[in-house]
Amino acid sequence: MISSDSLPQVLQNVNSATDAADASCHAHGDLVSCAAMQVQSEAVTTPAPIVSETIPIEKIEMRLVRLPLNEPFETSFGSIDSRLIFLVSVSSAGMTGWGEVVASEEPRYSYETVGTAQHVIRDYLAPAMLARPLMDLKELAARFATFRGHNMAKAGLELAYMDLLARTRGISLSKLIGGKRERIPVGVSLGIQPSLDLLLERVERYLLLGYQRIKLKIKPGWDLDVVAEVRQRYPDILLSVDANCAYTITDNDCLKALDEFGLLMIEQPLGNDDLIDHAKLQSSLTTPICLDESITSPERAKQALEIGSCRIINIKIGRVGGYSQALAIHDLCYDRNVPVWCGGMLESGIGRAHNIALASLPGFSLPGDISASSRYFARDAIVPEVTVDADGTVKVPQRPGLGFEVDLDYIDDKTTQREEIEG
Ligand code: OSB
Ligand code: MG
Repeated sequence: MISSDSLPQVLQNVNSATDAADASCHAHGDLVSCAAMQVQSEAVTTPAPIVSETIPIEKIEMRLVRLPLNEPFETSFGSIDSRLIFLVSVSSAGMTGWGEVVASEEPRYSYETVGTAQHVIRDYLAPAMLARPLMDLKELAARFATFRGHNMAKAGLELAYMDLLARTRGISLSKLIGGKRERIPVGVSLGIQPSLDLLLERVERYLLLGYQRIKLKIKPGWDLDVVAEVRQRYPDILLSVDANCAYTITDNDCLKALDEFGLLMIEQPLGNDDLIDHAKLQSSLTTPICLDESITSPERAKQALEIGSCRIINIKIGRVGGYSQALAIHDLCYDRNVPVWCGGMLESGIGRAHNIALASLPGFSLPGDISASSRYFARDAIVPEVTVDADGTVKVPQRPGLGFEVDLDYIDDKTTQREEIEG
């Protein structure tokens, strides 16, 4: 069994890491203006960069690209063997910014689908974005806020806008949002496998590659025995589980039994929009609950923390509606010393590059679901592909924008649908 003090140690590290982070910047509680301040203060020592205040977006492009997965990915809501990648790009003055809409083909993880996101972008969000030049992220978020829901659609455009903004200013996305880390710790999320032996082989593989945390997908019937076996073989690793809403509060005994395994966290055991049963469950567990699906906005995050639904939050830019909301959730968790980490949606390298930038913020103290390109695809949509170093970290690129080249030849080759929207 894992030693009982290893979890608090991890969380202590979390707290000291966050304490040590840049307090002056953080005091503003707004990482967007914080990043802007950083740009301004640099202008004192270097010649003032010529930065136009507003960006007129001239064109928005949506495209679908099907990428086969190296191996099927199974969760409590089903199995997929390829990913229909939804890319969006926005152009202004000869520059292009790239984003990714992380919605799935079917409404299982959330109600959004590739189809709903195409509709909402085409008919509502793109016209709002193209209507007149944009001052900043806040203004874009305010325009989008007049439409309810559809966070992944909104996020795709916010990502593309922020990449464009960073490229226009000649700085990295990480720098634009006030990122501090040069390297980010990463883990891997392992789907439900056809057999325990196959799972153990994968755990071994990713530990040898250096991944700092193993997350096991669980569901009723693929839970206690599986976790017991992995924990017995690897008593000291950071181990977590993710149920993707597969349990109800009546499964309390089974979930309580997980306490025995010294898990770093139990991710989203109960309903996708539940906070109350999670709070009841959390009060009976020693293992921290981490919420994923339930946290769809900064307001929901605040409510969850106030009523004790979780002790850790997984931030996915798509699920929460873009950088504007992800930064706000980061901020409020940072203020309360609540650890956050960056979740993944089996993105292409374009979405992953944004995740890397986000995870460079000081509050992202736990390893993210940001694995190497080769963990997902034979060939990724960016060059170079994302790699994980032997110490289980990914380097945060410092080049302008995403910091990776978009592999347009490959993307063009794999594009199944393309649509342009002009202002
Ligand atoms: O719940 O975190 C999840 C993938 C698709 C949808 C939901 C989830 C996941 C993962 C994979 O766990 C994370 C990754 O991109 O590696
Ligand atoms: Mg999850």
